[in-house]
Amino acid sequence: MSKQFKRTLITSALPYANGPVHIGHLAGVYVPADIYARYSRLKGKEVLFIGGSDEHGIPITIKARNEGVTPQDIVDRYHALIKDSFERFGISFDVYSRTTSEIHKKTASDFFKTLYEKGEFIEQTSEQYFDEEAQQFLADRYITGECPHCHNEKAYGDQCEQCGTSLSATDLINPKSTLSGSAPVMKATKHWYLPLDQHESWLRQWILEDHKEWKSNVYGQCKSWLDLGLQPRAVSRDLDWGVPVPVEGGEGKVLYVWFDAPIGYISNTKELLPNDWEKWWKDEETKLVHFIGKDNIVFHCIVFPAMLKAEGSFILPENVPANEFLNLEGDKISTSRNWAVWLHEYLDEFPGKEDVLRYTLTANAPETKDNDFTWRDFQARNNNELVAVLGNFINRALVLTQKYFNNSVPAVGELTDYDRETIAEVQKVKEAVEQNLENYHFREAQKEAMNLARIGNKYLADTEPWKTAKTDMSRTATILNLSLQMVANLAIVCEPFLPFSAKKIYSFINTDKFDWEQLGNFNLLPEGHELGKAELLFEKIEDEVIEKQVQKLLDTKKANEEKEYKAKPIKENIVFDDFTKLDIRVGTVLECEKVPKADKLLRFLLDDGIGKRTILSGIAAYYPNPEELVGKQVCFIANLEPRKLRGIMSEGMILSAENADGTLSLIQTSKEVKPGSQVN
Ligand code: B3M
Ligand code: ZN
Repeated sequence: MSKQFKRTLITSALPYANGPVHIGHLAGVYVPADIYARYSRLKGKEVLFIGGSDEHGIPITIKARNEGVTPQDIVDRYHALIKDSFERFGISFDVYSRTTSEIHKKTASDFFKTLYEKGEFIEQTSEQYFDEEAQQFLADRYITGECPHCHNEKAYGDQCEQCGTSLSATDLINPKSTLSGSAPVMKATKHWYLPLDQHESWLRQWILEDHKEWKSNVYGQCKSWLDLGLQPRAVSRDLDWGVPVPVEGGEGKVLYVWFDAPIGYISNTKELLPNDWEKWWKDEETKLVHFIGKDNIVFHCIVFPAMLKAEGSFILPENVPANEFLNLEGDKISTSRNWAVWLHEYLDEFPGKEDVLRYTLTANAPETKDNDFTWRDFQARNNNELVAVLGNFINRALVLTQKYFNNSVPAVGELTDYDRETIAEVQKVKEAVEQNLENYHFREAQKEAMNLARIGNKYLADTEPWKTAKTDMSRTATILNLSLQMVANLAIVCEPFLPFSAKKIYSFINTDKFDWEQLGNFNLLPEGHELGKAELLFEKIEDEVIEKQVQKLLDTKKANEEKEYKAKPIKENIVFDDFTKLDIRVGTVLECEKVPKADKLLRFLLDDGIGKRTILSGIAAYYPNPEELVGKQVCFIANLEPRKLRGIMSEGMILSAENADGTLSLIQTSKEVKPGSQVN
């Protein structure tokens, strides 16, 4: 039996205010958090749902430098954009604030001071790179140099982007400061550390023993951190963007972004409820749940709890249902490569379709493993599920009522066994959805909710009220009454997942909102109740719309490939004799066609000046109309040992160039020459 709480405090990771929000953030964090918040409110619980922007950290300062503006300019811009798009998307935060607010700076600063005064930190001095010209210590990201592994000269102090190795600045050969271009020097600097090693034993007990019910991806990550042994973690940085370190010796230093950011949850609660915030954070009867992505697990399950425990007066999270990552069309979402579907763009391009995206993201939520978003799947979910199942059922129930009963709820007569079975089926939905939501299984929960619409559709198809209307109006009345009760039930069950649609359904049936506890009730709409005006709940998404989005991504991919293309390194030198061994010739194409059952191969018949020769070449994908090559001249290696491919003897090799994107292009001479001419 799990613990009963008085109130629920829901937090969702504070997105960095250095870029807009994309579907990966939504699927991993904000949509599930919002479903949970809406559901908990509907259940009549006392709920707070906290959001906000994370406005500190190095990437923000780098972006500001690159654009020649201040970090404050950057965060002002993105905080406004993110806040606005969340609002438009129906993420129902009770507060959405920011970590540059005065109340946050004070809260974070006081938190640090308390820990400092309690002796919860250790102080350590270490040597770090310092830029003498800029008079600044340098974060690893601010240093470039030669990668010790692949000798890329533009590796960053934290990572070489060419070979992917993660580095620390002291690994770089010939390091340079990106601030001044000068070579940095080593200089001693003091920092405050949270001695996580001293927290290890209670953390082990609290997570590994007391929270075995946490999702396996979360539990597993925590276990491997704990098994590796925890180390002290620096909670201050030499930087001028952040919350100043408020103790002696802290001049020129700020709190590490991961120290201040989670305190943002507390500051934002305070901002909303200045006199009443403590019960949310300091009362054991509050259930605290953090919604985050998998890269934030260690901070929310280990570091932040250690901070809270060290402070002494705060509760710890009851659960941290972190998700894995969502990919886009098979590739990792990446802000710097613009490989994403941005929320603000979606909202502009798909007005009124907020719920379609919410639905698709939940249906594909990366709950236990990474998952993929594709535009085709988005279209199919809309057309085959939202339109064909949910929208269709509701529309049929309403239109038939309009037609036969003048748009008011008809009387229910005697029930058949089948009616009773259907009602029983519907009544199972409540528990199934609840069970799944309580356990953070959002995709299953949504499936169960949709199941109600499936039951409704099947009921109409089986009972055929348009047929009974010809012979038995009272039977028709019963069927439609039950169908309308199911529509009302759908309004309730859809609300956490599809809030925009739930609102529309309520207007169709012309009622105020029902409580969650009413789910399963078949007396929601009394006989004679006037219905509202029915419209289509969802509309079909056409191929053109999807193709446009796919094209947008293909364009991005192409632009990235061009930007990132680097010619391969030159091979080892050879002597002239090696070259003369190759007999390269020009031939004229006599025939060219696809090799049956080999999608990659083209069969060329060439006039090689001496006779005819057959060569197979793996370029079919790049020449969809091979007959157009007839009459053209190509270059080929004439003295390559012949070999059999697919039962055909291939006598040589046709030369082609491989482009940046891997596509192949045949080599041709710039003037026509006699077949058999040698290439020297
Ligand atoms: N700003 C990191 C992220 O978006 C982050 C979360 C803070 S939660 C306190 O991955
Ligand atoms: Zn490298």
